[in-house]
Amino acid sequence: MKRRKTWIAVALIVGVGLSTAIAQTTPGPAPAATPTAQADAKAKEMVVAEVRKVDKESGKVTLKHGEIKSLDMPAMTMVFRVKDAALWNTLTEGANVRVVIEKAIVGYTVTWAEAAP
Ligand SMILES: [Cu+2]
Repeated sequence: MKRRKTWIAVALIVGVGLSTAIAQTTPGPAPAATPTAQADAKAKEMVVAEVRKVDKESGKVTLKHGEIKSLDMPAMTMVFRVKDAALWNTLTEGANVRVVIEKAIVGYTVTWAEAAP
């Protein structure tokens, strides 16, 4: 009897595993259109900043930024990594910008930048 219960348990586990695998491979509804970087950025906190220094070679920018509530960071001047080389078009020395800053494994990264209105 004990042996039989064990087999039922094994059968149940295999059954659950199979149905999970099937659920994962069954095509669901088509994914929504890939959001543009801009739409993506709008869902995140935009921070006003002034570009103090640009170091394209090391991929870093010094920003004097306003408070970043989502990162619990007060206004200050600090160095950020820049995610994408295209951002250098906006991150020019002296420019007033609005940026999205995200926490990286080490430090913080500017993932979006646009000219401040
Ligand atoms: Cu800061």
